[in-house]
Amino acid sequence: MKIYFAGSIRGGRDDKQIYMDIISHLQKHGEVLTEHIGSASLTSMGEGGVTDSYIYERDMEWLNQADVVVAEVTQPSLGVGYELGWADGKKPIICLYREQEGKKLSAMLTGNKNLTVYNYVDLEGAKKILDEYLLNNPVI
Ligand code: 6K6
Repeated sequence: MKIYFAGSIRGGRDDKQIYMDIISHLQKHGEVLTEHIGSASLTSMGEGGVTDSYIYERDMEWLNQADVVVAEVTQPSLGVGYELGWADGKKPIICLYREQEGKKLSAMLTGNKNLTVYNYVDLEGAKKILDEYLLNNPVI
């Protein structure tokens, strides 16, 4: 199973550790095409040496190849929103969201029946959600 994990980069890197932990767990289920999303060295300014066009073309190719899209959507990100919009209706999508005081997830996600948005509290909760979804909804 090829998994496209989406998480904020230029939208902010506050959640990079949880991305890394979720990616490690997803690797028990299949190949995570975007394992760099959890990298501690990937800052919101990106890395040198690779153009934005290269990133876009490469990521869209991976998204096209993916059997399932898993997005951590707590930190708002234009790129993640774009990826979800593109994948909508084409790929199974699981969104993971940590509820936060005074904030609400976009209605464009919570109101979309094609997406499954799961609220979670901690890593253990996220792992349980992913295990249940991926075991009960075999995607390949
Ligand atoms: C440069 C060289 C290597 O990595 C970089 C940095 N940029 C990105 N690398 C990989 N994926 C990216 C990069 N920028 C955006 N994306 C894609 O958009 C990822 O798949 C993320 O899910 C999403 C993040 O979007 P922003 O808007 O938060 O950056």
